[in-house]
Amino acid sequence: MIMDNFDSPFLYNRPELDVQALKKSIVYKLIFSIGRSPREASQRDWLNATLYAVRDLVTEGWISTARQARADDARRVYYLSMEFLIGRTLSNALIAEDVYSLTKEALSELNVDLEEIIEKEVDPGLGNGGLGRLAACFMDSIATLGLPGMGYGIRYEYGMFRQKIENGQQVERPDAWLEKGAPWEFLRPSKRFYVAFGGNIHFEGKKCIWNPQEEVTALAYDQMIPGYKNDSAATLRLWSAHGGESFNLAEFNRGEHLAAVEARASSKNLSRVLYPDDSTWNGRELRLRQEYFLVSASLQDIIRRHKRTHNSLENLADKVAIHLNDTHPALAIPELMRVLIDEEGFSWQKAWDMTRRIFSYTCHTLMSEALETWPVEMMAKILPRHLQMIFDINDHFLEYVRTYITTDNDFIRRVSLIEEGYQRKVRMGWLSVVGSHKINGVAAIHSDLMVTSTFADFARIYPERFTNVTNGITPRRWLAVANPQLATLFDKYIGTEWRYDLGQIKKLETFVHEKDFKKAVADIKYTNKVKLADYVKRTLGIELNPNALFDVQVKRIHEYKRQMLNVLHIIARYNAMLANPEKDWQPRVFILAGKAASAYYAAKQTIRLINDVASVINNDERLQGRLKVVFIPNYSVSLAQLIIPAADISEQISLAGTEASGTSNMKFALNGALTLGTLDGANVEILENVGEDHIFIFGNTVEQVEQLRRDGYRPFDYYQNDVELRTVVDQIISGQFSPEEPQRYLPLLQGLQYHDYYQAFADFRSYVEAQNVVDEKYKQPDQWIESAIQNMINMGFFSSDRTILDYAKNIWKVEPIKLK
Ligand code: 26V
Repeated sequence: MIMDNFDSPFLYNRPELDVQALKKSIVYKLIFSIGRSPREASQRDWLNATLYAVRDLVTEGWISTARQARADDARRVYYLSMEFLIGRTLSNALIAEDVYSLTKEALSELNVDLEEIIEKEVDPGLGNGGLGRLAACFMDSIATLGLPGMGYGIRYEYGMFRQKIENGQQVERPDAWLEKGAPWEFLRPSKRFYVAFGGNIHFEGKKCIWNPQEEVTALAYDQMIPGYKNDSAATLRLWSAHGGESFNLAEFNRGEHLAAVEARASSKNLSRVLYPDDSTWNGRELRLRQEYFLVSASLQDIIRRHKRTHNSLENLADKVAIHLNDTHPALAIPELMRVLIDEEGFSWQKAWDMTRRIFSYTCHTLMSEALETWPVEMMAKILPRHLQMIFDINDHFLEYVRTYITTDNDFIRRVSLIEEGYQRKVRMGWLSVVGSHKINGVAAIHSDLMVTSTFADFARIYPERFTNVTNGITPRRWLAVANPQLATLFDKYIGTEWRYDLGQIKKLETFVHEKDFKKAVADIKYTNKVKLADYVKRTLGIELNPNALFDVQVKRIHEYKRQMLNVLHIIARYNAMLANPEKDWQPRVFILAGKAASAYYAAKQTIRLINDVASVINNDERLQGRLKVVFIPNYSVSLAQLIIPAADISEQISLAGTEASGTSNMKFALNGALTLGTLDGANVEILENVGEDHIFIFGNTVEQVEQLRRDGYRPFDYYQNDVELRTVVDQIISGQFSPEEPQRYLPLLQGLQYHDYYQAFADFRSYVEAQNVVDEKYKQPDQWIESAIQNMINMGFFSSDRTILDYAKNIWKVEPIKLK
């Protein structure tokens, strides 16, 4: 409190920055924070020194943002997520602080190349894919809009595994991202909380008492998320598990010191590693512990902050909104109930009313196998009090259903938070719906499907709770940082406002037919393609022709995303080219990237097949370099920033009704790639925004997919009736791409022939035809570039600023901090 009076006079006031001041600051950091002289400094030392210097620029705004939010006693939102894929920080911060060219100049006077050191920064892989990257875009928008919000996550010691390709196959390597130091983060030694696990519960009258068995320490590390040119920054607080003060209470009490120390080692494991599987649900105990670790530490922190200004929790629901990024942090619901009732003495009903006002939940999937459920037995062992609380919530909820909705037993069984059966399970999705006041899907079609499929029963019980908030991406990272030349071109034509108000980009419409503008856009695309081609040459030794059409599919490898459909077409095209080599074929480069969960056989085989096909095609001289296939290893945020600006075609080819939204589709379009996609996820809204002349839509609709399923889909019929498809399938099965092991792809391909759950065969013909239309259009460069521009300028809707404003207004009810 007293410190507040001292804050401003003592703060490092951002000086009038010039090249000399910045240079001095970087050298100062190099010497005094890193302990190196300029003469012996490595590239990494310079990177870290620059990061420290730039971090200072962000810090003051960060502190004053926090102070202002406190002074305003603003209602705040807390975004709980097991994943944040924030990407590299340096270039983003330089752009946010508007010191990119200044820094470049300062460093060049020190004989250091800014672009080179930018590439040296580690890219923390604290997420699996779309869900984690979305959380990072949201933090960027929260910071830029100056909203009183904070993110909470886990500081995994090992992030998403590094993918290597050996003999065409994925090999996983640990991602020890912290080993090189994390100069951007602040350790908060005073912010430590104890998270309890296990033990047992008993009742004293009506009061439930939990005697936990072990305790783990949660230590806070803060990442500043700079707002775009607004002297403000948001906080992402990541928890690290610490064995320091952790011991097994029961054993300690029995004097078994050694065993207690052993427990300390295993509790350290809590934040050791990110679960790298976003495809199948396996109820691993460590994952359950991680989820509770995030929830417990974050709620303690939130409550501590609230009490600092309010002394009581009476008005908690007026001042706090908590958002659940998927069900992963859903234990926050019973945890808040536990704190309110057991620790704060609230009545059950009052606690429940508050809880439901506080929480909101986003569902990010339609895949039933990705829905979290925990065995009751496991939860009883790890979180006995929470299990009891969930039973109570369930009783209360089912009572409501019976009284006001229906007494139909089948319905009751379906909506129960507990799945009955051989092994009883807690349904985390159901818990999240029952404990939240708003539940949203992430694209219009997804939100519609949610209420007719996954949550149909709940939409009947609580129709007013379900809503849609279409995803978005931050134009800062995905245009300004990833495609600086294009960003500068836009600045020149329409000013810089698009950077925080992407709707402005529509102003470029005036120039759609202007020759110079079109040429500039086309030249930038070409430059980006050259840059990517250089990377591919350098890292994979494959030569790419930047005049070829770059056709790109980058995302996690999943059957529903249908990388196999892409491969089937590539082979069909290869065959067609060999059959008719004289034809004026449009040169093409197919680029794929993405990680497969390590136990996901079909996904791993798909990667191997892509690489096998690539080595046959890339070495076939009859093609005269007109067809190339590359699989770029270790897809990550930083690689996305290199690959996406170089794309001509964005492959978004999931089976209709399976991809909740997709967000790379938006990044590609913003960078002037044309979408080749199905009517799935946000593709549908991209179509609405860019217009049908500027997008290639193919494949069955959700209705047709469902019809086909009802009628009994027979992939073998498609195989038999389509010669081109049959030839391709037979080639793979017969080992044409794996002569040293002809049977290699038999199981994968038989899976398609006889099951093909994601109906790749059904969409094959329509996909091939759409690909031919793509070729025709690309042969008319003028038309193509106009369509590319139409894609860019119609992406205003897909800014995460719009998404976050929607959440802020309609779900969280928070307003921007009035920054002074
Ligand atoms: C699921 C699981 C289940 C097993 C344990 C680890 C784990 C980690 C993550 C997930 C989440 C899968 C859901 C997901 O990532 N959904 C994606 O969310 C994007 C942002 O809304 C959306 O664009 C993608 O379409 C959707 O697939």
